[in-house]
Amino acid sequence: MRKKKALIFGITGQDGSYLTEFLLSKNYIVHGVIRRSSSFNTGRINHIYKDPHAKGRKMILHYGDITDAISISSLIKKIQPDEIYNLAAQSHVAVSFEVPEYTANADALGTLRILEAIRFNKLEKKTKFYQAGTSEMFGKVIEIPQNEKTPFYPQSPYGVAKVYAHWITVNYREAYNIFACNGILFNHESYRRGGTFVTKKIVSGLCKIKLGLQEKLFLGNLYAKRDWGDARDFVKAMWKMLQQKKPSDYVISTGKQYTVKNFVNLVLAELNIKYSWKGKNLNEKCFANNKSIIELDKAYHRPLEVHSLLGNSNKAKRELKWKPEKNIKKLVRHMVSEEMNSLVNDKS
Ligand code: NAP
Ligand code: G4F
Repeated sequence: MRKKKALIFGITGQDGSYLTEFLLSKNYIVHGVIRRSSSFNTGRINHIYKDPHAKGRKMILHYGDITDAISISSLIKKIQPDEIYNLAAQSHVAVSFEVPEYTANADALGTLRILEAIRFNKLEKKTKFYQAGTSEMFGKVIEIPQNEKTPFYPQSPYGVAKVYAHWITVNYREAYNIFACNGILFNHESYRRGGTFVTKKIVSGLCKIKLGLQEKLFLGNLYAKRDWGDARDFVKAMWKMLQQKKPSDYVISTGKQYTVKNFVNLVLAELNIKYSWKGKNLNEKCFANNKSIIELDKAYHRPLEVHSLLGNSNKAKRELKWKPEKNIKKLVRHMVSEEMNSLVNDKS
């Protein structure tokens, strides 16, 4: 039987790496687009990489960029993929306030470029498309919990760019009959999460503090609430969307909500650190062994905050038969144990 071919934009990211592992386990040939970088950016997929001269490679990497329409179109023409996953994005909300134009170019127009390339190469009937949408599109939430029908009200250049990407995906589905799906994914984390996202920053900082490698951790808003899931569960939902009879859009979430401070407390407990919180507002601090180990820094506040996200993924449960397998405690355990292993190995 012919193996299916997937093309992943954003293969070097957290989700790209887990999705690659998952698709390889389903017997796909996975093509991935990487950006040229002055230092290696393939750390999350090195364990899968095989030299181009090796026989029977199942993951094939290509240089490209979602801000470069010709490179996208040439790749799609050459590969003729059965499925395209667009995970490529400037994905950091706070950074999107610093680089709003680039964020729009990559996150909004990048999606349009891929859809246009499918159309231009006359692959509307062959190639299915997945767009990595986000709960950040709900922003200043209009209802709780949020589902596929909740109106969007984004609060950052990132959220606004992703709303464009969402609607252009719907537009190409309706105008050109492309099998195109939006996943509206709530926050999902793992040991492979980028170091400047709050969960990874907390886990990495507190593990270093536990090992005496760092004294303090500085954070921003402790009271933002998020619906945090496990990236390894969430990538399965992406694939399931493209296996349905009809394309549609799906919220993917756990339906449980925690504050940033709750997440910190879970990590402290996992590390067996005895702690107490003292002070208010920007002077709130976390103490362990009579030393302050967490303090707040206004620099980590955003011009606009998304205060509370909570998803309802009943549609995914019903139609995709998807539900999260791991809860937040398992997620924290995975992140802490992998981080500790890596720090201890680095030390020795
Ligand atoms: P991530 O770790 O930041 O990965 C982003 C990927 O996009 C990386 O491979 C990155 O390449 C690539 N990329 C960035 N700009 C690019 C460009 N101009 N051309 C080509 N590739 C580019 O993000 P993630 O957490 O895996 O998330 C995957 C997708 O889901 C993103 O679109 C994100 O916005 C969306 N999303 C994430 C979450 C979440 O909680 N993780 C929730 C909802 C939606 P480099 O490695 O070279 O930087
Ligand atoms: O970890 P975060 O940076 O993730 P955020 O902004 O929720 O965005 C992530 O999830 C989205 C899905 O909803 C994705 F679309 C997006 O690509 C990304 O993956 O921040 C989470 C919360 C925020 O409220 C932030 O203000 O944590 C708060 N926070 C508090 N201190 C901090 C910090 N965030 C960061 N990054 N760093 C801090 O020191």
